[in-house]
Amino acid sequence: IGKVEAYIHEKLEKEKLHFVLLDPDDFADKVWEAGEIARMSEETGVDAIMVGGSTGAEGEVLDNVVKAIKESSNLPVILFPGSHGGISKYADAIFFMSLLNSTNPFFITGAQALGAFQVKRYGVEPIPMAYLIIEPGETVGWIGDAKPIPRHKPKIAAAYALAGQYLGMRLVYLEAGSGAPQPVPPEMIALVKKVIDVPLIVGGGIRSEEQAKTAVKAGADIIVTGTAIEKAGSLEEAKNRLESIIRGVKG
Ligand code: 1GP
Repeated sequence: IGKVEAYIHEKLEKEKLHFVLLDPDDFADKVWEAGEIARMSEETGVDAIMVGGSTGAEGEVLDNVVKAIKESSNLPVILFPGSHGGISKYADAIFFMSLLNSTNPFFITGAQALGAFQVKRYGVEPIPMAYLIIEPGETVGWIGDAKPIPRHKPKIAAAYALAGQYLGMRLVYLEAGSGAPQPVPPEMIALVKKVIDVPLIVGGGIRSEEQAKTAVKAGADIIVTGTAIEKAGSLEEAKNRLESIIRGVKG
């Protein structure tokens, strides 16, 4: 395995992790702010920065946001692509993900084939990941042609997660969708965690210390927050929110 994946595994031996997700489209006219958030995140105890989004997260804007983050922090930058357009040569790693419950083969293997040579050429570390959309799924569910897993059907999520592991994926991500009104239910997190052996990432709709704590208690290894930090209003407020979410994650 590569450097970033080894870093994740080493850290997980000691504690649960928190990743901040930045959507390049939200920083198109203020790339420097992505750098500021990354610097503050590193100081506050975040473990990695993810970069990606469903719309407008490609090309020059993506490159510039990744570069700004790399210039302001030493945290690993992991791409979280919406398609093969979400690849930047300036990133350290990429979640090489398959939206397993999409109804459209493009999001399961098509975009991956279109992006594979570029990942190799750039030397960005691919980390194979099973990506599952849970209700409501928000923008990524709609764009990704997902058949979102019902919130009260944890077994479906567990079956897909285990299938992902058996297909060779080394991470499982349960996604309620960015800005979801409720995070992934703890019962679903618990059942998925019970059946898989690879680390479990949970994101979408996590805004508070309590919600982060609940997800970790249920079995999440890595918590992702985007909206709560991005839309904080000020860097100071973002830091406050991050501190409390990290308390929820690390205890
Ligand atoms: C979205 O899971 C991430 O892909 C984060 O979601 O923006 O709701 O924190 P939020």
